[in-house]
Amino acid sequence: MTIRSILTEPNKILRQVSKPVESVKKEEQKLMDDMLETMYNANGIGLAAIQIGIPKRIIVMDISRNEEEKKPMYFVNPVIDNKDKENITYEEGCLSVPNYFAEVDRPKKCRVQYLDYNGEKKALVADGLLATCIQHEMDHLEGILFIDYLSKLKKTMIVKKLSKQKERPDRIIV
Ligand code: GNR
Ligand code: NI
Repeated sequence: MTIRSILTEPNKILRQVSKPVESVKKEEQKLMDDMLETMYNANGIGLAAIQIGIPKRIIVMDISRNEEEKKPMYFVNPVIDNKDKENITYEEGCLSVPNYFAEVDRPKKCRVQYLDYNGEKKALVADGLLATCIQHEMDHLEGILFIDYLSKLKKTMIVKKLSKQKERPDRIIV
């Protein structure tokens, strides 16, 4: 397994629409292994393949608490086929928008169909943080980031600050 680097905003690659996977083969499983290791290393609870520059419709997640046993989840070609009418607000963050957090409203529950790590068809009804996280990750597959839901002013400010951080990094990463 390899830790890959996570792309951060502003980066046009993050705006690409990811392509469906034909079938889950060794290559996709290796990618999921790398994504999971990259996500754990960055202390995230989810990661979409496009965040490491690969435009495939693949997501990994683990919303277990630190003290709990790890519970990795893998979603290939996920589709939401049912959304709750009721919304819930969560303070969201994103590994591609480092150090910024904001409240986002999303449907509280949703049903997702997907292929698992072994390419088997699965369905899941998600609620709470799991539902929020799946929807956040599925937005990445469409090139959407949570800051797109904020006011134009807030979003512009965040993107400006992130591009300045890229110009003058206070740490040189080799
Ligand atoms: O680590 C993450 N935490 C998080 C918190 C609230 C809502 C969504 C997320 S996903 C994020 C990791 C990430 O950027 N996934 O794309
Ligand atoms: Ni994200």
